[in-house]
Amino acid sequence: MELGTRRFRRAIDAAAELYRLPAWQEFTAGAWFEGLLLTESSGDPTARRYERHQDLADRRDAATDPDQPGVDDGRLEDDASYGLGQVMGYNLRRLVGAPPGTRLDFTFALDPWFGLGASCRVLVVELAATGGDVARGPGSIQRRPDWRRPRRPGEPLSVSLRRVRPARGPQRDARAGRARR
Ligand SMILES: [Ca+2]
Ligand SMILES: [Ca+2]
Repeated sequence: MELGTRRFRRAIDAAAELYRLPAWQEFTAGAWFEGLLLTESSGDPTARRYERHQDLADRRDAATDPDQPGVDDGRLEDDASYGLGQVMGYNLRRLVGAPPGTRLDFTFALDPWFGLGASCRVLVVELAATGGDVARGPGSIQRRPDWRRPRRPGEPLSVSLRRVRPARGPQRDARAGRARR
């Protein structure tokens, strides 16, 4: 069976390199990033998920929520996640620099390039908060405890991660010799 992310693989690797995501365990940055995207969207760039439990009138961020509480407002919903990496609407609003409470049509986040970039921007912030510890960073990895320990030889992958390239591959070597911007 072909993974849903397969046609984006080169773009995924490029995004991981561009945003300097770290390698983790036996996974290259591109490999675990692809696994994360598979978990989030199955590789469907138009994936969208409404988070009803966050779209509430009495939530802390309710004052900056421009849509109707308790109602799925479709592409205008800020309490829905969008795209390959399922970035939340209120995070997308911040990423594009729109002031809190701005009503946006989030269709732009269903573009695969945009989705990859937005996912990386969120990951970079999450990883900075954990000192680069991937296991304690992205929520979708935290929700999958089987990702948080080294995999035993021959153990099946619960997420259909691709076979990883050797740890001493060009991606890691290139990064090691380069100063951080
Ligand atoms: Ca709503
Ligand atoms: Ca909302």
